[in-house]
Amino acid sequence: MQLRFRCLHGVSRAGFACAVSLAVCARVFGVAADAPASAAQTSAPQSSSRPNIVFIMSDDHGKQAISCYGATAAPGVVQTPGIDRLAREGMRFDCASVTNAICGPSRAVMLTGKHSHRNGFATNDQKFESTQQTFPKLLHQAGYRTEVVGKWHLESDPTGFDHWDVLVGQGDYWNPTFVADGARIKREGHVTDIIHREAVGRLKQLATGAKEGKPFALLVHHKAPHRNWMPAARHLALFREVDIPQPATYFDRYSGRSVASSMQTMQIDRDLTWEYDLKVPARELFPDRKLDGLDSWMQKELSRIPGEAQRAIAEAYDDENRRLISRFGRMSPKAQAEWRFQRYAKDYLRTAQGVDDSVGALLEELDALGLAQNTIVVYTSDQGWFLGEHGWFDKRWMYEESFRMPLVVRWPGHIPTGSVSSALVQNLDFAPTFLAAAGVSVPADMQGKSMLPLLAAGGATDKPFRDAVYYRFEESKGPHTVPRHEGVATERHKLIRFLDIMDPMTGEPMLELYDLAADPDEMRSLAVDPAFAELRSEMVRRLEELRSLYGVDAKPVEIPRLLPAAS
Ligand code: SGN
Ligand code: CA
Repeated sequence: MQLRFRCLHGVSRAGFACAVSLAVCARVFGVAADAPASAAQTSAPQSSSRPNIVFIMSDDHGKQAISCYGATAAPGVVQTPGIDRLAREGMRFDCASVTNAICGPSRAVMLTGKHSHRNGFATNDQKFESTQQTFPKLLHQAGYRTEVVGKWHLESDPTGFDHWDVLVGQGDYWNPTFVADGARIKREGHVTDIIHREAVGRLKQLATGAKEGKPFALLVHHKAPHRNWMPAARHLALFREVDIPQPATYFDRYSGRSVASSMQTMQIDRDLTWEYDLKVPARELFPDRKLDGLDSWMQKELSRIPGEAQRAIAEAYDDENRRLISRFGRMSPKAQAEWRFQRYAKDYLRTAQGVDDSVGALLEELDALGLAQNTIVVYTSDQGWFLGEHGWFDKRWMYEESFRMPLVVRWPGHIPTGSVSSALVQNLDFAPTFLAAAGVSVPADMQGKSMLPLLAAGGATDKPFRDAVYYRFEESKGPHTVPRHEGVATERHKLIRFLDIMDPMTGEPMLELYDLAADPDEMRSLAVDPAFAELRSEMVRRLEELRSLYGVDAKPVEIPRLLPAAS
């Protein structure tokens, strides 16, 4: 039998051994029909020992930037001790994926346990129908105290929370405005540190209730490391003396795939702006050119942030910027692309470092408050991220880097420490998992599955958790012009169907097909290779099967306005 390593390819690239045991792999290999949640999915009994839940999520954090995943972006250089601790004390998922790799829609999936076409929030220009059923509402109904602090990004106000304190829209990195239970509050400082501070404040309050038998679910949702990557002052000098290795696919020109990849506008060498993204004064590079809209915004932004931070930023970038400006005219496009990668990757990693600081400190706070034992702690991101792979920043695609999200879960006494799972879990599964852990029935209309049996078994269950996952991205009219697509991924293969691009040969929507074991970087689509015609038909069949399972073509379901009683 061949050892599964697909979702670990990043780890093995960095020279780490496959962490999945043969026994686990053997079990994962079997075939099982997937089934959405049924009303019977329950677990922990309702008692005073019901666990608390701390659900930490960042925005756009790729596994390549996390050391328990091998930090393949810069092995040995990037260290994330906070998230690593969580993995050491709990379980790391290597093949977790999102159903739609875009911010607001991913959050809606997590809250509802339903695919985007069912929860009604498929693109960021929509508004989440906040009267619908969500896991915080069901937990609240079951006696939990529910709170959310940080990024929300669903357009409508949070509902189902006893307390909410969220950023306005995307939120600013410095001196951001929050809305707390309906009232606007301007706070001074860096957004990651503010969210952390508020989360710790809430934890202290919640600890008292928890000790008196009132369990809580606290959602701590960071803005970082979302674009435009503005690190806290203490991280500005990180990585200054090192080169971040360029991904092998950085200069990909997409010749091995369909036309779809060439349609995007998310290339580091072309689409990042000098001032807003790369922190280089654009006027000095192009004195005669009018400033890009984002660059002008950045100039205003810099004047708005605290004086001390302004000085730290100027000092951090100044020397490097001067050196760039003085030789810019003599640099080849390739040299410019390489320079841009370094600045981009370092700022991204610096910004992500603040999130890891927060995770580590939150774990210490849980220890200090005596809450660690009876609290499920989750760390994840709303999707993965391109850190230069294929030349890209951003997300959206069903390609590995954005499709996979980091996921580590700790629940002392319930999850074997240091376990690793390659199960095909998705962000769809959070809601059923939290409900099951709280002993609350999972409503039959949720499409995800509780991960509890998998967690309890240290990843090694008799039947595979799921044998294929469905994905669908709809926001082709949004930033970065990524065409609409859907797809299916199994343990080893992935089929992507571009809904609006017709294949001139077949007259049907364009397909891409990948063998992730042979081609983990997805550089050569097999969709038009006659040698793989059978595999392609089989994957199309599986895609159709999942579309039917999840009701993709069914008449749009009216989003329930009233919360159905938990059955
Ligand atoms: C949003 C998107 C980013 C995108 C910017 C700018 N994030 O912030 O992916 O780069 O817009 O877009 S999302 O979480 O809301 O999807 S641009 O068109 O101005 O370049
Ligand atoms: Ca995001």
